[in-house]
Amino acid sequence: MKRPVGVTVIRQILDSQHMHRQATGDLSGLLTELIVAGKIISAEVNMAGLADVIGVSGKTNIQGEEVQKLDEFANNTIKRRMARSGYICVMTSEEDDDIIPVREGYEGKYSLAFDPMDGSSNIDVNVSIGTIFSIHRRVTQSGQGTQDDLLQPGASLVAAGYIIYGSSTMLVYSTGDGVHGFTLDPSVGEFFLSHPDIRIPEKSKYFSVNEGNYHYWRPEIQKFVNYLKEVDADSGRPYSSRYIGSLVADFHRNLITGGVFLYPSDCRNPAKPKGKLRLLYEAQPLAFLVEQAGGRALNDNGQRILDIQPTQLHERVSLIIGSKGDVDMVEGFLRG
Ligand code: AHM
Ligand code: MG
Repeated sequence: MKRPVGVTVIRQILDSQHMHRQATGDLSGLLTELIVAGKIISAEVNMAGLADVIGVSGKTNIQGEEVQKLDEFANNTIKRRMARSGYICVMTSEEDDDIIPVREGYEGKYSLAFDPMDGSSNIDVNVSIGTIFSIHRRVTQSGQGTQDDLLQPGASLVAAGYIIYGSSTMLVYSTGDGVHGFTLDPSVGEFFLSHPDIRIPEKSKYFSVNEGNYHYWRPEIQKFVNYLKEVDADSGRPYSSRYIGSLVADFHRNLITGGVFLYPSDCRNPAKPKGKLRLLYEAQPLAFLVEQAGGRALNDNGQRILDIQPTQLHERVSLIIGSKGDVDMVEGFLRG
């Protein structure tokens, strides 16, 4: 159903719930809880620069509570809200080494992986940051969830999305029927549909990569980036370079304007040959979104991200993601 701009996110979630006859409302409830967490984090992000100004930096804030780092705050907010939501059975977060159990008696039928504050090295310099999440149906039968509920390929995701804290706060998510973007109106505390049914442009003129790592990439990736910088008006080259260093922000820009983002594997550190980004709560959810929007996502062996079977919670993966035409081109270089 094509919905008009201005519809609230809750309306949209309930409408899609009603379109699925067998839906129990649990996924709607889960997304609603995550959205509340996102609004709380958004309010805190907006205050971040004021901590010093209002004289409460250090140990306590104006309510006498301990001031937390923003990434800790985001992590704790999501964990606390979700642990007794009743919708999930287990969680994993970039900030926690082990799986995060839910409160006993509140075990639900989904599992949740999240990066509470992606791009957190940018917090102090006022660059856009974000929360990324992905949701699977549990595979264990009942009770507390286990790692098995989290270590599932992206192809079986039920929903995924992110909240970007930028010049405005936006929620972008998919439950498998396209990608929809909502902008927070802070005056009423509500997300309104601003970007219905987002489609990533098929071909772009932008690439996003940390070129400082050029000498550590595999040769196929070096050749691809060299190719994009050559002058050839007929094929729209050279491409322009756009790199923020905040995955959510780089991805969001490319989703709207078209573009290809690369975080290739890096031969510098043999212990981390797969690149920097994490499979479960960075690559998988964004790959799910990009495919829903008509784009593609691969690792730098040419494997579809959504087909990778994770074996560890904090597994890393190389990532090539964006406009279909551009990712097709990278694939051509990977195949020689
Ligand atoms: P983080 O989750 O600790 O913030 O790290 C992930 C971030 C991504 O947001 C971004 O794409 C990448 O690290 C940037 O890495 P680099 O500084 O190596 O370019
Ligand atoms: Mg991250």
